[in-house]
Amino acid sequence: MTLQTLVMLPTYNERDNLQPIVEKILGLSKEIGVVIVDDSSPDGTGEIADELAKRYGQRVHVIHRKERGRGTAGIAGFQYIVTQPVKYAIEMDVDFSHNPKHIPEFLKEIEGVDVVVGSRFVQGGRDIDRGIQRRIISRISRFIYRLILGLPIQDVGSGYKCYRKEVLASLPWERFYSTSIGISMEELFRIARKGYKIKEIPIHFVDRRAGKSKLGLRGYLEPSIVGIRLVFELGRA
Ligand SMILES: Nc1nc2c(ncn2[C@@H]2O[C@H](COP(=O)(O)OP(=O)(O)OP(=O)(O)O)[C@@H](O)[C@H]2O)c(=O)[nH]1
Ligand SMILES: [Mg+2]
Repeated sequence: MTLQTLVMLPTYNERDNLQPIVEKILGLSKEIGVVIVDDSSPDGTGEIADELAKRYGQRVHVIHRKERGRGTAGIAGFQYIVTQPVKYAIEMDVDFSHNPKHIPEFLKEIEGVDVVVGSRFVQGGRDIDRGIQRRIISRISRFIYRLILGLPIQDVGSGYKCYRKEVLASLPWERFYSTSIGISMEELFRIARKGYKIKEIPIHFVDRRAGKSKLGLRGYLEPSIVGIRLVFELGRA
């Protein structure tokens, strides 16, 4: 059976999560494979990725990078996927905050649209409680993207999405400002501006299963900073 979908998995120190999540994803369908993008994790996640590639052959691809950054890792993964003979790309976190059980729902919904966003904030969705600092920062970035930039999406910061490959192939990656998690919002903004059809489906976001968060305050502030830069693009064609 040929691969239809590649799931992009960004990893930094995810030793305990990587193999279980990859096996869950591969177990869903023979038409699904993964692309692991590891930024030289000191905990050996990259070696685990190589072992998985050896075991699963064409269904597990690995990109090793010297650079660090959730945003640039995503760009590297997507640029690789557009060269592959598949129809769809999915991105998700590897720490089990995103449940792989939603993947078949994404693949069903993508048939009628260009992008499907896994949303914590539509009816039926759920998020975890976060500290006051993170809540304020995410309110500010939602305000910038939804109300100033006009993005018609409830969960602008979702890192669980499914795309038709052509959508990713059409984005101007070299112009992106984000190197960290701002990528999620910047991507959606640029996709919406091109007139692609986007649909949100509810997901339940849960706490990471093992390991530690990689994103410090600077990472969480990035979407707002990038958002302000994008305001200056609004007037351009
Ligand atoms: N390649 C790569 N992946 C990263 C980097 N930073 C984070 N990731 C991955 O991106 C995903 C999301 O990062 P998390 O650390 O879980 O961020 P978070 O969900 O906001 O934080 P937690 O709530 O603690 O899980 C995970 O799969 C990480 O391993 C990075 O610099 N490079
Ligand atoms: Mg996480």
